[in-house]
Amino acid sequence: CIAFCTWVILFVSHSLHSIFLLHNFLCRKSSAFPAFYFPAENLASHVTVQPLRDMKLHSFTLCFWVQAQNRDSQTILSYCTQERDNELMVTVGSAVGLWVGGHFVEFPLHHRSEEWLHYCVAWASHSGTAYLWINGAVGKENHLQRGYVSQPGGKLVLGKDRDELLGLFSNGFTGRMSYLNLWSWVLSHSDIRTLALCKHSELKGDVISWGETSMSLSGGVVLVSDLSCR
Ligand SMILES: [Ca+2]
Repeated sequence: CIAFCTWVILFVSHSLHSIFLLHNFLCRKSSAFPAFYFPAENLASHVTVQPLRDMKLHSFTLCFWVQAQNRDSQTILSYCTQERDNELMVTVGSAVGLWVGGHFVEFPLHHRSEEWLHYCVAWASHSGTAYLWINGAVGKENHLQRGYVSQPGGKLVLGKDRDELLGLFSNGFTGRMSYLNLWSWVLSHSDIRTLALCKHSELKGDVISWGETSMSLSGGVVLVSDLSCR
C-alpha cells in the first residue's frame, strides 16, 4: 500500500536559529504527517502559520491533539493584530482558556491525564457561545463577545503567545501537538466525535488544514512521529 504523501522540508539557515518550512504536496494520507514536539528548555520555540483564508471569523472551531503536562497556561494558538494583542487565543494546562477580541473565558479541567488528549474549542458570534469538547465529550458552555467578528491582517502562531507590540513570546507550550485544524464555523458534534475517534481523513480545516497549510518551525521545534491516533 503506497501512501501518496510527499512532503518536503526546506531547511533555511537563519542568523539565530533554523527555520523549517513545511509544505505538503498531494497528501492523501494525513496520518503520515509528523507531530510537533515543543521542548521545555527553548523559550523561543514556536510555529508561524500562513492561514488558508483571512482571519475575519464570525465563528470558529479549533481542534487538536496534544500530549502535555497539566500545568500553568500553555498557548496552543495565538492570533494578534496591530490593534489587539489577544484577538484569538486558546491555552491548555490547569484549565482551557479562550480569548476572543481581547475578552477571556476559562473552562475548568477535570482531566488529569498526561496521555494524548483531543480538544475542540468553538465559538459562535451570533450567540456568543463558547464550547469545549475533550475526547469528543462536550462540557459546560461559556459566553463571550456576542456579535463580535475577529479582525484580519494579524499574525498567527502555534505554541507561544505572541505580543505584537513588544515582539515577545510567552506562555509557551511544552509537549507534543498534532492534527491541529481551524474551521470558520462550529463543527457538528458528530464531526467532533469523528475527529476524537481518529476517523478524520476527510475532516480538514478551511483556515488551518493540518499537513497542507504552510508552517514555519522556529527555535527548536522538532518533528516527531505522530502517535496521537495509535
Ligand atoms: Ca498575547
